[in-house]
Amino acid sequence: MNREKAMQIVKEQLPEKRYLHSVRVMETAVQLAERFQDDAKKAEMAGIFHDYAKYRPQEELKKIIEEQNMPKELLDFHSELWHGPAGAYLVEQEAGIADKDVLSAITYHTTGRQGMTQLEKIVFLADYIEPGRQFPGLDEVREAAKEDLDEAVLMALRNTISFLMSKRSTIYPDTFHAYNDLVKKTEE
Ligand code: DGI
Ligand code: FE
Ligand code: FE
Repeated sequence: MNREKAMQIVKEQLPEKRYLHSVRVMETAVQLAERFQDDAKKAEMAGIFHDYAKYRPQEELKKIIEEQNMPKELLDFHSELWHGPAGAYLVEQEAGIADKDVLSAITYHTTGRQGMTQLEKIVFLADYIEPGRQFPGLDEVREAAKEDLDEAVLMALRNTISFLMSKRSTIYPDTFHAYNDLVKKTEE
């Protein structure tokens, strides 16, 4: 699918602000793919589609997670975590995206996981550092992203986990698994 068609499909799914965020994630993901020698076309597709299901009714996302045998544990955690996995399913069904690498990057874009693929890291990081984002510690992560993908993803995970803990929120185990994995990897 070409970029224009993908953008048109996503535009119809999302409010203007979220659509513009998706375009910036796409552009950032393409830059990161070029920088770290990944497939720019896959980064483009995963970036533009990553939040495709963000505005679907919670009931619909829940039903997909149940019926498609996704981890039931997701339903015991914040509903913010559902739009990635359920979104990958909807993007495959409705937009005809079949590429497994693209779909897994969409699936794990919020939580991360142990053993993230490079494309998963790229989309996770692009979502965090796209130019429209602004929160404490972000400039440091943007700097790290110029040189070291694992280090930048680790910093983003650390910030997110700290932020969630400061709010007394629960933290989904895959987020800890992604964090632990990259701490070990970056120590080597
Ligand atoms: O969809 P976006 O707003 O662009 O960003 P996102 O998909 O990363 O997710 C949204 C939020 O989900 C993020 O700001 C923090 C929140 N969240 C709640 N519980 C968890 C969590 N994020 C992670 N990584 N792990 C959690 O357990
Ligand atoms: Fe998201
Ligand atoms: Fe996003």
